[in-house]
Amino acid sequence: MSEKTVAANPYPWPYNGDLRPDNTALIIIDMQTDFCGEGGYVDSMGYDLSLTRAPIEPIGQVLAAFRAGGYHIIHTREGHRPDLSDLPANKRWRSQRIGAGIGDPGPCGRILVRGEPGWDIIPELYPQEGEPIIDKPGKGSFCATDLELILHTWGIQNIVLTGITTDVCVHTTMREANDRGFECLMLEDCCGATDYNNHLAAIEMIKMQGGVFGATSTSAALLEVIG
Ligand code: C5J
Repeated sequence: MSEKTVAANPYPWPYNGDLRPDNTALIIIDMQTDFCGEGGYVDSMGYDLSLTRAPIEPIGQVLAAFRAGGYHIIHTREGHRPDLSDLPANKRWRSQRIGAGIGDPGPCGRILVRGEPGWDIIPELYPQEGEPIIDKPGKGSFCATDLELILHTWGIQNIVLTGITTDVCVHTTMREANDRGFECLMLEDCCGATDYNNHLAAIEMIKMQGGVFGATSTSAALLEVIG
C-alpha cells in the first residue's frame, strides 16, 4: 500500500496513511438555511450569520474535489417531524426561551421542522444523486439514524468532517464517530460556530491528548493531497 496523508494537527492524517476514495467519506453537517440563512433558526436567535456562512465556499471546494475523485459523500440535516413527536420538551422549551421556538412559525417556515424551507440544505451545497442525506433529530449524526450502518456497508474507515456548528453538531458527531473507531479529520475553515471563540476552543479540544477525537486540518491541505 502506498501511504497518503494530509498535513494535520496533532499528527499527519490518517494515522495509518490508508487514504483512499473507497474507505473515506466526507460528511457535511447541517448546512441548512436554519443554521446559516436569513430568517432561519440561528438568525432568529440573533447570532452573526457571517460566522456560520464562512464555511460555505471552502466546503464547496472540498465537495467538488470529493465528487471528482469518486469519494463517498454524506449530508446531514437536523430537524423534527411535523407532529413534533421526536422533539424533546426541554429542547423546545429552551429554544422558545431564546425567541426561536423549534416547531414555531418563522420567516422560513416552522423552525427546524422537516419539509419546511428553512430546514433544507442551502442550494450552494445541495446533495446530488447518490449522496445520502441523514435526517437527525439531535446534535450527533449517529443518534436515532442509520449513519453507522451506511458507513459500515460502504467499508468506511476515515471520515472528513465539515459543516456547522463546530462546537455542537460537528463536535458531537466527531466524538460519536471516534468512539465507534472511525479515524476523523475536522477541517477548520470548513466549519463555523455561532461564537468565534467557541469555534476556536472546539478545534483546540480535538488536539488534546495526542488527538483525543482525531485531528484537524484545512481545506487547502486536504486539497493538496486529494485535489
Ligand atoms: C445547533 C447544529 N447548534 N447544527 N445545531 O443547534 O450545530
